[in-house]
Amino acid sequence: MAMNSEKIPENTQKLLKKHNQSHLLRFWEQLDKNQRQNLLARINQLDFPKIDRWIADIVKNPSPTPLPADFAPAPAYPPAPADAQQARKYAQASDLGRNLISNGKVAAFVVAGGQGTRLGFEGPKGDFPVSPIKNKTLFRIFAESVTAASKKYHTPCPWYIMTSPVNHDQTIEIFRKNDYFGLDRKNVFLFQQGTLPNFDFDGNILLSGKSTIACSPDGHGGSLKALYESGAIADMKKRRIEFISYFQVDNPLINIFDPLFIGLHALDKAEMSSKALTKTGPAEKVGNFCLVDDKITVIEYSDLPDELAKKRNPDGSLVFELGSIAIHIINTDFIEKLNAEDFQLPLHRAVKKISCIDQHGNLIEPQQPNGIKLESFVFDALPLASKSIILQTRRSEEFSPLKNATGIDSSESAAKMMIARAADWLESAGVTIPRKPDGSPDCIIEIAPAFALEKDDIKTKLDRIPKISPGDKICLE
Ligand code: UD2
Repeated sequence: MAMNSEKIPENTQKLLKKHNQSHLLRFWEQLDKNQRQNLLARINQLDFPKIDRWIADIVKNPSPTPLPADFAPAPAYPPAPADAQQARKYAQASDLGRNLISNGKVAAFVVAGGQGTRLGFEGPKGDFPVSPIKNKTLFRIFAESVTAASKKYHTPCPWYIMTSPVNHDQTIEIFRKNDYFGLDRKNVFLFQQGTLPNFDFDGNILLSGKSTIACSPDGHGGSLKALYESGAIADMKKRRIEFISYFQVDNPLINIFDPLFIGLHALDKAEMSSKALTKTGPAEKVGNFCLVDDKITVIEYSDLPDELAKKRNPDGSLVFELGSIAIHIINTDFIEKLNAEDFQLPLHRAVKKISCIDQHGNLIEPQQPNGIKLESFVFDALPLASKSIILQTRRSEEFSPLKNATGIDSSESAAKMMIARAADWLESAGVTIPRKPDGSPDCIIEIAPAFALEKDDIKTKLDRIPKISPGDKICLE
């Protein structure tokens, strides 16, 4: 054990005492010089007046998110135009979207800093193999989509990837090992999000070691700061990128460069927009799109009271039927504007099992939740946008999140949905698909992004599609 007579700086001691966090230096006497320096540096980064407010308002308050006094379901563009006028608008928007992509105005952006605990997969979730035949990982599918979009639109489509200290080095290593999945390295920008300290239920900041503070990623909402602070926004500005196509690392069906969505957002002069889908039922774990004071706002599933979640219209549909699937278009200017001031999205409270050391310095791996993590959510920026639109989409086309090891939203369900979507695309182009009595495809099909990024791309490749018989395994690349 390294002993060192160096004293704790008086100002740090006073600061911690004032904010009731003196225990952070409990093991000072046992630390070596380096550990002391690192701990002091970390302490100096913490904004204690803010932390005091978080402790009072959130950590010690089990229901910190008051429901707005008045809210209604949010309006949305339907998946297909409802009338001739809307059909004209959709056509105009798609043209505009294609132009914007071709002119290099759109970047891909994936948030991949989460811990993926539910999936039980060691390592970054993007490394999870998910495609039904080739076993391509999520990162590979996204990279191939970016490459295919660059080819289709004859322009480099840069890709920004947010990691966190939990998985940054591993993610870099995955990209390096895979030679950046064939992408040009100068069009791939990996950066880390920030972290926030973890607390016990009394508001004490937890130590993960004798000289280290327990911290966790600050939520996908942290991306709006991290994009700016990492230099990603400056890089985008240099490339004259105006629109960021935001998606989550767990959705293999994502259509990253969707001309209609980008075009509607741009036509309506929105600052941050969203895709939505009809929820499978009142309990589906997605946020609810609502209108609060005329602003589009997401109310998380855990915050919407049961009776409202279950409330139905006379036609049987849910009143709050639009679920948020975490797909957004965000303007680079909007992010710059937010960061021009010290903006802070609301912090949400998550009760978690947090590994930490006890007062004797022994490591605890708790079996029961023992503390609070704080996170901000990107959709909380929606009400800050001067204008925001929602485009409703079809689940079978765009959403199959990988959350659990088995069952709903698992790799098995994602592979099934990838096959089902491939079969639908081929069928819509006139290809005969063998089907089982329950209607599901009686074959396994994988369509690589290089073959088709969206349904319409199939039509130009019909000569490359073989006859498909029951039980066939077909990979179109
Ligand atoms: C999120 C949404 C939910 C719905 C669903 C769709 C929230 C609170 N809920 O649920 O409404 O849209 O997704 O799949 O967001 N991430 C980071 N850094 C972090 C935390 C998360 O990058 O600090 C990333 C993570 O890598 C993943 C995404 O954000 O790509 C979503 O994280 P999650 O799986 O924890 O979100 P979930 O399932 O609670």
